[in-house]
Amino acid sequence: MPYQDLREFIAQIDALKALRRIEGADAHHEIGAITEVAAGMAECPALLFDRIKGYPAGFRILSNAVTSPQRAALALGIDPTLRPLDALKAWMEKRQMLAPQKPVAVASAPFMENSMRGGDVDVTRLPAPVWHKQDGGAYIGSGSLVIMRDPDSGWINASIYRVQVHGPNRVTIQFDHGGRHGAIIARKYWESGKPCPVAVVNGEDPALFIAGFEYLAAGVSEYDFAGAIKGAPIEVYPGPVAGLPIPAHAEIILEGHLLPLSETSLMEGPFGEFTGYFAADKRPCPVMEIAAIHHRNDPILLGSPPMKPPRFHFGLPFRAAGIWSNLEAAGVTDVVGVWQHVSQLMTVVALKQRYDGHAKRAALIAAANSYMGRLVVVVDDDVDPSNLADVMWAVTTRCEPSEQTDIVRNAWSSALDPRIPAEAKERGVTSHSKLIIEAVKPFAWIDRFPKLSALSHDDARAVEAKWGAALKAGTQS
Ligand SMILES: Cc1cc2nc3c(=O)[nH]c(=O)nc-3n(C[C@H](O)[C@H](O)[C@H](O)COP(=O)(O)O)c2cc1C
Ligand SMILES: [Mn+2]
Repeated sequence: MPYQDLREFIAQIDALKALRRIEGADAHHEIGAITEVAAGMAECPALLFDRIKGYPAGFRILSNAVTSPQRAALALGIDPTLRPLDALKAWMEKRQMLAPQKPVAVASAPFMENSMRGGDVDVTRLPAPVWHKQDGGAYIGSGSLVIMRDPDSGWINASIYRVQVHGPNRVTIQFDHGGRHGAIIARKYWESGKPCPVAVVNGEDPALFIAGFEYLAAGVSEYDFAGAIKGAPIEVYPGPVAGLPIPAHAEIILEGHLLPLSETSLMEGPFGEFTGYFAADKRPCPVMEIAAIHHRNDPILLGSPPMKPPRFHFGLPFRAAGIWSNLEAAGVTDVVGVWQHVSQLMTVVALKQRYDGHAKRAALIAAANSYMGRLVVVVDDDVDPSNLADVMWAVTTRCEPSEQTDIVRNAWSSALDPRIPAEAKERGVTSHSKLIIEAVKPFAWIDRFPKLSALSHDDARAVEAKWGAALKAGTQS
């Protein structure tokens, strides 16, 4: 920070030696496969693909942009050398204090360097990956923003919804459910008999990417939130087709209209999901008719395909920061950490127990806010919630299952849940049950619980500080 655009962010991650440049890969499966293998590596490097097979040199795709804790912190303007849990805490605190920054209009935009209009529009001239082998098609939007204006209030919504390519001037935009802000806004236009003006913004900077993923209230613009993250307003330029404000430094813009779903639809998907499955089938989706495409010279697409856990779009579990805030807002004291494992599907709360029932109180709030997560674990403050081995040690040594587990039924999941049977989904079921594990010392005899044999975290860090160099390979003569 501050980075102005995706290019400056790429330069920053390159300086951290976290970027790999890859030439000659095929957008058909191969870029996705390389992205998945890299995401499974310990350092999880960011990848910049160039000379993509069949496309001009310079048309690039960036993947795994913010998939490490270090790069996720960097994108948020948080010290990238912090330990992941400390970085998440810093983000949770920063997020609570963010001052929204309204975007500012500028007189020119690099994305106007190249334009295709009317009959010249051909989105297939840009490389759009088929990320997973069984995907139903190529996706130009996997980490792209969809921009719409609320017809009543003028509020600009800018969130991430996937965008599949169907032809030179046709893409679909997929809303997971009717409560998505984009779905609500589109319906307002359609109900008054009009197509909905829309822009797809590709190659946005990572603050916009993160803002597009956040749950913000209706009426709140993701642009204001991204400006708050950066501490400087997002510069916008009006798209010539519909006048929607577009981040001026974004890379590739599609402008057009989303046609009423009752009149026009195309079968969308399937698309490999973040759970690691194809749980939702092909389904009819609204179609965007593209009136113009603009792009910077040598444009960069920001791609973020869902992958099998633990690989995830973000190297820090941002939704856990939201739960942490919710716990504090609800008056639950002494929370020392919240983390999510398995790509958000498991939530862990660490706290210093002050009274009997404290752990369950936290667990129920965390469970209520764990989207699609079947497993909620509460641990004591001497357990690192971001360390799965530490958490499982607590589960296996502090939890008596007959006394310290509960199941909450009919709780928040979605149609993407691979374990909801197809017949139930057909009946409209999108809920599941959640297992709560209190992996904490029972409060009634907490002082008599066996003492720990391991070093405390503080003692271990002191040893690392004093003896760490001697313990590293290659330091002995
Ligand atoms: C990489 C990525 C892809 C996503 N794809 C979709 C999608 O295709 N459809 C969808 O409804 N939500 C998708 N989401 C989730 C939404 O972006 C997210 O829930 C957002 O808060 C919704 O914003 P809204 O409240 O303005 O509708 C995706 C998120 C990420 C990070
Ligand atoms: Mn929104």
